[in-house]
Amino acid sequence: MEDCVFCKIASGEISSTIVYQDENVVAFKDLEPQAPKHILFIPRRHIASMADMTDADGPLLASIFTAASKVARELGLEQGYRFLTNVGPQGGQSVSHLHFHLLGGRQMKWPPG
Ligand code: IU
Repeated sequence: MEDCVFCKIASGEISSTIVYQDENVVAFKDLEPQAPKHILFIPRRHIASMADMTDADGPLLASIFTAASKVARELGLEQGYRFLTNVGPQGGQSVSHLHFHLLGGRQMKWPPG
């Protein structure tokens, strides 16, 4: 998508610190980390949010979760971590390209804000 920042990160047009990538998934460091470890996982293909996923996106979702599990292991997050996606304005989504936050390295709280 032309004006999507995360599409540009996925294509390399905008630079980022990439920690994982394969043909369908890219993971990079969040610019404003909310925890000692904060990585974003995105599909290369533009999907606006989880609300726009279809049955056909099942394998993609599996790839994202598998990648996150691998990166979490590599980051030494054996004590645990949080993995989430915000959906829509009320869900706190500010970038309209599906992304999952991997947060770790500190004690997470519940409920989130
Ligand atoms: P949200 O779930 O849509 O609120 O998360 C968007 C995240 O994208 C947020 O944590 C930003 O710090 C992050 N981010 C980024 O890492 N690089 C960017 O160029 C932009 C946002 I725009």
